[in-house]
Amino acid sequence: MLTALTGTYGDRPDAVRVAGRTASYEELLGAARAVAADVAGAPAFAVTATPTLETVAAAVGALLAGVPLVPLPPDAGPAEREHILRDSGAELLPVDFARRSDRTPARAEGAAAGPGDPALVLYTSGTTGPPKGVVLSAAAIAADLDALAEAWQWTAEDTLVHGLPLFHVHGLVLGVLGALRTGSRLVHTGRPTPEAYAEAAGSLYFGVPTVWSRIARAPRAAAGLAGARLLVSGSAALPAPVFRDLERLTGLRPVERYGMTETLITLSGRAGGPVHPGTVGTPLPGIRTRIAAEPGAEIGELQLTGPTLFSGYLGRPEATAAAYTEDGWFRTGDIAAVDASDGVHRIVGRASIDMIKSGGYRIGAGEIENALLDHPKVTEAAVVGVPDADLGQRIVAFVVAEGVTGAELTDFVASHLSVHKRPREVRFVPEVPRNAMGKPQKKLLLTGEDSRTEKPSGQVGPL
Ligand code: MLC
Ligand code: AMP
Repeated sequence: MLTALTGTYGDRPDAVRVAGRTASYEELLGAARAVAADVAGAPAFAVTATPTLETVAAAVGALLAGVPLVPLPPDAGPAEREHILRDSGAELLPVDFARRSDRTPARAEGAAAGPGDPALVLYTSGTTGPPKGVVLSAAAIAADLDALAEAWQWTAEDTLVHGLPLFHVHGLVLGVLGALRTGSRLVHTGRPTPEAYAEAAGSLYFGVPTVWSRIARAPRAAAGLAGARLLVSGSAALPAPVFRDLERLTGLRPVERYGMTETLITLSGRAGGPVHPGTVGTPLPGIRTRIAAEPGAEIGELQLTGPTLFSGYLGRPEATAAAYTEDGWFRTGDIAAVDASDGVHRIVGRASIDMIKSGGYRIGAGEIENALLDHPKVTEAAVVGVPDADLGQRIVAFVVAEGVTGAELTDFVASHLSVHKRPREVRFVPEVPRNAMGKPQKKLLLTGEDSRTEKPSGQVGPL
């Protein structure tokens, strides 16, 4: 990455554009060195991960100093911020892009990161409890980005465009570190609107399905993407009608790839290769997959091994161990099938109803339920994801409560956790149906509603 920053393209004035501000690699390196000097020797540091040059400088500074970065969602409320800062032990660092240093600090050089050392700690939801810190090493990130560069023929000739949040794998690892490692120009649009994507005139575009479906509904903007080389979708299933609309409007067949915070991107279609709607391609170099299916069944849990996997959940050895099978394969919790003829994978659904994907964000039902139960008027809460044409799934909260409105509860979650974790709908019920063990029977709450998510090729999920 440093070679790309300071080598051939060091003085490209618009190497990195974020929400309208541009910087050359040399300017970025100067700001990153100043960050590295500030954090050298710390166990970790956090930044409020707004879509800005400051966040990009923080990510590069973390790598220079060998100190892991904890990117905080900028819309996180006090409960979520406190949890992340307390759990990670990271101190919040203000970053000023105008502050530059012309050399990597000696202390940071002395402590230079080994490739296996942690580079990022990304907080992500499980089915229950607060988010866990996923520790990612520089080596895992490098292995993933090199595999993706090969799969997508991604080079310094590209201009990558996206407008994704900079506190998750998609926007930060692929969308920032990927651009820097390949040396491609980066345009972060600030917000991922169809118009901003069209204006950026890139060669390579990243989006979550919600972004692609909004572009497919904006034909004029979509036509502006026709000059691109490759459109890539990920973080949730791309509906087949959106795939077809994009192909009709841009002349390009979008490539879908699959990944998780814990594994980085592991499966993808290839640039120039066959692309079928509803499929996520084949394993990237170095990745092995298997389907843990019942005898005679073709679908089952997708399990993985490879060099891109995380180092563990921060401070949670038991949760880390539970994420693996006895023979050392990572359990994704996703249900998949593999085409025996060409090895192409399809993601069919999620094993757990409590893991929701809304707008490409992974949201654990338990975390939202706990937040709702913190409200003094709420006595019971059960949260589910229901199919949504725009968001893939939308969060619906079933609550037992008196003397409070749905809007008040939505605001309560938005302000305590993150805005993007707020329920889009609150339904008041007299009770939450439970089984003999007291476990909520969420499927009963959805009776009368099609609780299945339409998947690209007609399968259903979550199972
Ligand atoms: C509404 N708003 C409220 C509110 N109700 N604010 C506070 N309280 C309330 N009650 C306001 C917000 O402030 C914001 O205002 C506006 O509503 C929009 O909110 P939103 O929820 O952010 O918008 P939405 O349209 O739903 O977002 C769609 C989206 C977003 C696609 C832009 O979902 C998104 O960025 N998704 C990307 C997720 C992602 O990157 N996932 C990758 C995970 S990694 P204002 O003023 O700000 O407009 C991964 C691995 C892999 O999965 O494989 O990639
Ligand atoms: P996260 O940890 O936020 O990265 O979310 C990971 C989850 O996103 C995976 O376990 C899948 O459920 C989902 N996901 C990512 N990419 C895809 C895809 N292309 N198709 C379907 N689901 C996906």
